[in-house]
Amino acid sequence: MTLTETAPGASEAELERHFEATIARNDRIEPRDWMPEGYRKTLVRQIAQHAHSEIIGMQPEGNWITRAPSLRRKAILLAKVQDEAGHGLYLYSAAETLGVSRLELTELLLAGRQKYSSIFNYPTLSYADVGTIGWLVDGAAICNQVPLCRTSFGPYGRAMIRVCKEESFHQRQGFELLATMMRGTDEQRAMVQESVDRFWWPALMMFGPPDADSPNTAQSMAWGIKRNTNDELRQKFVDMSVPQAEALGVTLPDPELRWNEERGHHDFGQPDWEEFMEGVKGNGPCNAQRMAHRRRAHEEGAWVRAAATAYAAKQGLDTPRSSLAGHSTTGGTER
Ligand code: BYC
Repeated sequence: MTLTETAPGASEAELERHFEATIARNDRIEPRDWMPEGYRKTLVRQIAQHAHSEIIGMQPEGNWITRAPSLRRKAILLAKVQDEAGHGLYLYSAAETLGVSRLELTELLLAGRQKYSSIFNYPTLSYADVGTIGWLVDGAAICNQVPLCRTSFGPYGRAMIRVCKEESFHQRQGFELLATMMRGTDEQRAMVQESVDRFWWPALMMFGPPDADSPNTAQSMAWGIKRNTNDELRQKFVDMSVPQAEALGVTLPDPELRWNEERGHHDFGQPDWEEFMEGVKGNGPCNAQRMAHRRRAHEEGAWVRAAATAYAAKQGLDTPRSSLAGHSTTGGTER
């Protein structure tokens, strides 16, 4: 039972105390509970950005579905890209419990008022990139998202549990693809190394700016929305990736990367934070292409939304709060 249910006449101060106590006990806040406006806004911002990332993230890999080197690889890639659509939908549903619809959030993205992950502004230039995205990008996503299973907002944490299970499969398929290529020809090994060289630094950027330059981390940690800082998770990812790179036989492109016995962690160099900021501002290598494709898919899906709304009205059902967005997986123009 929540305080709003048990004590409808509770004062704002009582509600706030109840909220703070719930956070302090590491219990979950649920949609019908009272919450500070800043908490709600932060969640909408983060969950929407996360949902948009999953949907935009279908594009770089979708670019290779028609050119997968075998039926097996095509089936695996199709399933993975389809999983990303599912992740986007769980996340939009979690955001809807906070009183915003999927359509509103999509429109904010298209108007440039919400973001998606910087990683998807980089092109996928070879099939090795499918493996590298699975290994490094999904690996980084797992590092970031496993702690989010314990986030303080119930619907977000519960969505993350299923997302993380699927991301683990994605990461392993990427590693397996790269391991297969590394057992192949010199040319295939070179393709893998070239791909890892391009994706290593952008993968480190996925965790967000350094803690000292992260305006949201402190408050999000205090509210239990984030459970680790950006730098803590980046470190965990580097420590996890080094032995995996050794097992694969690839070199990570960082001359400063070395084990630090005293810290019990790897030291590593800093990504180009200016390049990161440019991407976040919309000036990365593929930003315009990603947004143009997303806009086209949304416009081409208008008839589906209209049909679904008309069908719901005919059945006497509530009009769905979220309109169906047209999510196409095709059409990247990297190559
Ligand atoms: N890219 O104060 P900070 C996936 C923004 S999908 C773009 O540290 P926060 C996958 C940040 O929004 C992976 N923008 O922010 C899918 C903020 O700007 P605003 C997506 C970034 O929120 C398909 C400003 O910079 N995962 O795995 O405390 C295929 C300052 O940052 C980025 C998630 O979304 C970035 N990388 O922390 C394969 C995970 N980093 O909003 C794989 C959930 C920062 O104030 N999100 N910004 O205008 C999070 O955990 C956190 O939002 C972040 C950032 C760690 C990303």
